[in-house]
Amino acid sequence: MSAIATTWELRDRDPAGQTAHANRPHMRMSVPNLFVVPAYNEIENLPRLLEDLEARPELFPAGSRLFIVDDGSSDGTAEWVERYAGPVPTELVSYGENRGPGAAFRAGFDAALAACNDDANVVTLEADTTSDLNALGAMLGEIDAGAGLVLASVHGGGQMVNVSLLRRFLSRCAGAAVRLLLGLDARTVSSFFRVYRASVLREASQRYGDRLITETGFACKAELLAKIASLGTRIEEVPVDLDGSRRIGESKMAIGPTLAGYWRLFRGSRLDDEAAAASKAPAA
Ligand SMILES: Nc1nc2c(ncn2[C@@H]2O[C@H](COP(=O)(O)OP(=O)(O)O)[C@@H](O)[C@H]2O)c(=O)[nH]1
Ligand SMILES: [Mg+2]
Repeated sequence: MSAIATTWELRDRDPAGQTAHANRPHMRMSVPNLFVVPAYNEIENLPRLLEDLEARPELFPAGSRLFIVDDGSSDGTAEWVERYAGPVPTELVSYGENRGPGAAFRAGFDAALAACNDDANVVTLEADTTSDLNALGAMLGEIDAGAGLVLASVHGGGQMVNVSLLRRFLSRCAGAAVRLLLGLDARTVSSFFRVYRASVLREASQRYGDRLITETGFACKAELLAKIASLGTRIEEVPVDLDGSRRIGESKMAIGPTLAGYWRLFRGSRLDDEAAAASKAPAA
């Protein structure tokens, strides 16, 4: 039994010792996983991320790859990725100047989708090792069971530990606001840690084109979630803990610009609603 399967069974037990998801199918080991990891000045964390991935060869069936999207890092992140010569099939996606996580996801998804067919999984992770890889078995299992997008959910059964009260509060507020204002039924909307069925990302790219991710900052994850939900995709959440103490260095998330990004998102959706209502209103 793989380390992932063992951990999965442990995580699936509720406090009373009952197996919560006994009927959930195990993940298909032959489907390629395309990892997309935005990285901005992560030289201190990337070596541990690669070690963590190297310890899980079962995550890399044939055709799998890791795309690290450097975004104008000044600490040698891109050079470190280029020098990496370990067993994980790794590619650097780089475009020089800092454009933010939204642009990084766009570039990473383009690279990943060009390298896989519709059955593959596209897995997004943080570069700072705070995405708990032990949860991937359960997340990939949900894709196998029919989900198009699986969110690692710190507010839907998981928890944030060693994370400041302010950040935990803001993360909960983002979830509540997205539920209320965008009408999405998701507990955790801001986590980088997700699994997308490649066909869903492709459909979303075809539907929205360049408008799929317009937010350059951290609100891009809520924007992408809303757009994928609009396709009628089945979205599932898996409880996952996030331990902030695994990261070396500071968070790159600037609170002001992130709040402004959410504001643009909510305002844009209201304007969309108004435009839709106006187009349905009978002519005077
Ligand atoms: N490509 C790219 N990645 C970024 C940028 N800002 C943050 N990241 C990455 O996005 C992930 C989340 O950022 P992090 O600082 O850990 O934010 P937090 O987890 O919300 O505190 C990490 O992997 C960062 O390296 C950026 O401007 N460009
Ligand atoms: Mg982080």
